[in-house]
Amino acid sequence: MPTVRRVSHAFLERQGLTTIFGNPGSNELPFLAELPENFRYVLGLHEGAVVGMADGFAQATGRPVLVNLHAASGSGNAMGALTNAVASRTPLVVVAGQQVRPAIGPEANLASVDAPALMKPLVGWAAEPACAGDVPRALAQAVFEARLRRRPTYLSVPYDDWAAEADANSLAVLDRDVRRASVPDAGQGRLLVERVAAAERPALVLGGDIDAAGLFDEAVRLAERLGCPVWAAPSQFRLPFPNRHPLFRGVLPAGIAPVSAAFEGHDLVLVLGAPVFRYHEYLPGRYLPEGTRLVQVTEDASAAARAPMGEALVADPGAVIDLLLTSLDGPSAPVGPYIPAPEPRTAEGPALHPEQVFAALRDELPEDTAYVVESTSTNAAWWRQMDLRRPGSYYFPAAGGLGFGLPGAVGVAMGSPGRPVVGVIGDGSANYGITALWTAAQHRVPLTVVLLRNGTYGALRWFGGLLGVPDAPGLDIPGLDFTQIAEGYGVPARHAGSAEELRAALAETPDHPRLLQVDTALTTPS
Ligand code: TZD
Ligand code: CA
Repeated sequence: MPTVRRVSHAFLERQGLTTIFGNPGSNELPFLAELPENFRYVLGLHEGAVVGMADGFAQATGRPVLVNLHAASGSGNAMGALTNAVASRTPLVVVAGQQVRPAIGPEANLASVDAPALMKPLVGWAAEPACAGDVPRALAQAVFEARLRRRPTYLSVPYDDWAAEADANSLAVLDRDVRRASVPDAGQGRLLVERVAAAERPALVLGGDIDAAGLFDEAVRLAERLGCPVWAAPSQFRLPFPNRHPLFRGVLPAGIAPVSAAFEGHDLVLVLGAPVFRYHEYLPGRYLPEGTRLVQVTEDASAAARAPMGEALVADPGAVIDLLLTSLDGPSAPVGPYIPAPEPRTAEGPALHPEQVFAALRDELPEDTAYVVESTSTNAAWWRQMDLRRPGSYYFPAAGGLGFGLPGAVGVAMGSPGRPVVGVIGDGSANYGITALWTAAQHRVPLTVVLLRNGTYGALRWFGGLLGVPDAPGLDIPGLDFTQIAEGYGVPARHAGSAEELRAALAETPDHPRLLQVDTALTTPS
C-alpha cells in the first residue's frame, strides 16, 4: 500500500491543487516530502502574505488553492488575512502541521492544542483526522467543503500521519468528485420572473460574487434588458459591472440610511450575488423605503439567512440571470454611451492629487489591466477617474483587513498570466504584506506596484472626524521610503516626482516586478 502522503498528493494533483502557497515549519516538512515534480511551492515569508497571495491567486483562477501553514503560530499569523478570504468567499484549503499524535496531549512544543477550535468560527470547516488512515478522506473533505461553501477550510494533520501506510479503502478518494447545481425549480423561477416583470421601477444591486463567478458580461446584458439602474453592493471587493456604463450608479454607501435613500422610488430591488448588506458606518434608519420590495439571490445560504430584511432565494445568480434573460422582453430604450471621466483634480505643492495618478493609470495602461487596490482615503478619487470595462478588473480586501493588497496583487498576477496587473497600495497598507515583494522578485512576477505615499493613515483621519475623535494619536507614518524597502526585497523601484514621470514609467512594460512610489496629497474616501 502507498503512504498516506502519496495518496494525498495524488488526490491534490487530480483536483488541480498543485500550486501551494506556504511557510513551513518542522511539523509541515513530512507533508512536503516526495512532492511530485509538477507541484509548485510558492514560499511566502509571513503567513499574512502567504494567505493574501493564495487569495489573489484563487480569485484570479476561480479555483481552490492549497495553503500550507505552521501549526498554531503560523495559523495565528494568517488569521487577519483569512478574514478577507472569508468575505470574498475564496476557497482556500489550509493544511497545517501538527505535532505527532502522542505529543499533542502533553502539549509538547509546537503541539497545536485543539487546532480546529483555534480557527473556528472563521473557517467554514475545520478538523483534525481521528486517525492517520482518515487523512486522505479528510483532505478531500477540506477541498470539497471549500468548493461547496466557498469559504476557507482548515485541516490539522499530525506529522507522523503522512508516512503511515494508507488502507485500501482510502484509494477511493482518488476517484471522488463533488459538484453543485442550484438552478431554481419551475415554481420558484416563475415567481421571480413575475416579480421582476411586474416591477415598474426595478433596480439591480450586484455583489462581488457576480464577477467571481464570471457573470460580469451577463449582468450587463440583464441590466440593459431591464433598462434599470445598477449599483454595486456596499463594501465591494470586486467590480461586478463596468463603472462608466450609463446605467451604473456606483458602489452603494455602506450605511443603512443612505442605502435606503438610494432605493427611494424603486418598487423592486433585485440583489444578485451579495450579502444584504455589508454595512460599515453605523447610520441608522429604515432598511428600505416604504413600498420597496427587496429580493436577494445568492448561493450563500448563510448570507440569505442572516439578512435583516427582504426575501431571499438561495440559487445560482447565473442561472437566475439566464432565466430572466430568456423570459423577459427586450429593452424599451437604447442605452447611451459610456460616461467619460472628468478632468482630474490637481493638488497644491509638489504632491500629486490621487486623481492625477489614477488618470495616468487609466490613460497609459491597457484596458484589460487588473487592479488590486488597498488605498483607503482615495476611494472617491479612484471611482471618479477609472474606466473599468472588463471582468476581473478590480480586487479590494473584502473584510477591510489591510495586508491583502500587496500579496493579493502578487497572487492575481501569478494567476493571470498575460494580463497586466497593478497593485495600487497606500503607504500604510503596504507594510502589512510587504514581504510579498520578495516572493514577486523570486518568481519574477510581472507586477507593477504603484505606492501612494501621503505620510499618514488618511482614512483614519477622515474617520476621526466622523466619530468625533479629532485628536487620536498614532495616525502619521512619516519616514518610509518604499523604493529602498522594495530594492531590499529584490524589486527594482523608483520615485515618480510628477504626473509626466509617472506616465512615462507606466508606459514601459517590464517582465519583472517593479515599484513606483508617488507622493500624493491627502484626500477623503467620499
Ligand atoms: N489594521 C488592519 C489589519 N486593517 C485595518 N483596516 C486597519 C488596521 C485600520 N485601517 C483602516 O481601516 S484604513 C487604515 C488603517 C490603518 C489606513 C491605511 O493607510 P493607507 O491608505 O496609507 O494604506 P490611506 O489612503 O492613507 O488611508
Ligand atoms: Ca497613506
